[in-house]
Amino acid sequence: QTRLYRYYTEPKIATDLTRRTLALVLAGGEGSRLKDLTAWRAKPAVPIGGKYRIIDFTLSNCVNSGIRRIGVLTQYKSHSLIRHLQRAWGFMRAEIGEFVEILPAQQRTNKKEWYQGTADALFQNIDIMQRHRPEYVLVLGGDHVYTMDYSEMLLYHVQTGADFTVGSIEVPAGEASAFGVMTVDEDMRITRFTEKPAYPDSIPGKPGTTLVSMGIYIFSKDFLYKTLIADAGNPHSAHDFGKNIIPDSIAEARAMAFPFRNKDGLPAYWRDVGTLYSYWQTNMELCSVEPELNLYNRDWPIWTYQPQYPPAKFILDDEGRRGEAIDSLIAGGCILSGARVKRSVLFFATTVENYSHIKDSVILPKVSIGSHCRITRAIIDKGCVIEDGTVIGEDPVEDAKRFHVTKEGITLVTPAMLGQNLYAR
Ligand code: ADQ
Ligand code: ADP
Repeated sequence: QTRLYRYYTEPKIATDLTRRTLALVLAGGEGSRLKDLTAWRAKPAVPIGGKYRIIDFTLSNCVNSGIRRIGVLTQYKSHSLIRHLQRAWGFMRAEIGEFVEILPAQQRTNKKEWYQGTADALFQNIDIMQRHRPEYVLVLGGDHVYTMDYSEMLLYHVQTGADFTVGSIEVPAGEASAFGVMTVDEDMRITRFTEKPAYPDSIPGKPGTTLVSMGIYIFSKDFLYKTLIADAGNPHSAHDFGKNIIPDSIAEARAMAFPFRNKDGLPAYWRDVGTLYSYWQTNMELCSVEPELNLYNRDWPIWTYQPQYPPAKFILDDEGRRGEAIDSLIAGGCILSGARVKRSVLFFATTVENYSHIKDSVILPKVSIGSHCRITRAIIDKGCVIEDGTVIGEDPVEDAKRFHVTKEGITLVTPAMLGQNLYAR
């Protein structure tokens, strides 16, 4: 309550703080749990929600929060990520001190190594950081779907006199071993931090619920530079925020946990799109009738780049079958001809022919689906050509012979699995 009150009564302070902040988005991880969806692209570049890429949520949060000095650290398979950043985020004006700067691993320090871990990625750019003269450095992951006003976390960081602040959220204890798990005192000061423990503790008095790190941090600059330099000289460190920097600093530093809550004071919508199942589920949530994250909220627009296509078209075919879509997101350039789509996300320029049914599925751009196909609980990668009469999602044993089927029964189909080479056509 106090926090919100102060935020709304001190907008000038919030603006000053965001101006003095540099945001660095970690976008170099491999994302191997997304399987073949990240065979050719970095996880932050994976398309989501019908027209966006995952990183657009983090970058939009920065810009909507008033933080317009942003570096994106890239490494793994970064071609389509960099292309997207240039096309979507090139509008920032350097003349007035705004930028989205791409910071690829480029062996520019004397270490001659790629980014070893998330802290090393920052260390290798320490001179660039210092040159921007920020007071605060906001470190973000590039692979989460959420809307968050970072200026609130900045105010909290300053008002609590923290050396660093970790964004935190409550999750079911059963899911917590995928995250950094925290214990805090009554003032939200972090007393313990364990990266991905096998048996995570519950919050005292809240059995079944665990406080975890969102993998986002605010550092006061001097503390950050000092810590990164010390870590770089430590041969026993994996140079990672979650494994080393955060747990090793809490004893001496003032480390605070910022609770990420919605306007009702409950844990806000936040999804780590780390696995195929969570990727599929997040897409389903975005296209649900009353989504928790509302893409239509004009007060918090999610910015992106999408090639220009004509509006989606729904055709009554020669035999009188209607092309229709219900509870779905259908992007521009799609044509549904006598085909039915339910609870699905279709990215741009996909065509579906008559007698085909698509249900509970995520169809990436430029997919052609023939007639008499049935596709259920599937993720179809960009550019796949699905032949007439194909059935996906009804027989997991049969599907697993050709495709990747998750333990939750979601089928991933890529051009390579279909023996197609998108770039040879
Ligand atoms: P993970 O997401 O598992 O846990 P990690 O794989 O280090 O941690 O990825 C964090 C971010 O950094 C991702 O956006 C990734 O793309 C990027 N990244 C990874 N290695 C990189 C490198 N070498 N160079 C540049 N970028 C890199 C983290 C925290 C947990 C926390 C979860 C929340 O460590 O404590 O709970 O995030 O999702
Ligand atoms: P996105 O689907 O993310 O928009 P692209 O279709 O441009 O990205 O693919 C990302 C990168 O991977 C490009 O550099 C592309 O040339 C490369 N790529 C994708 N699939 C293949 C493939 N089957 N063989 C070789 N390169 C590929």
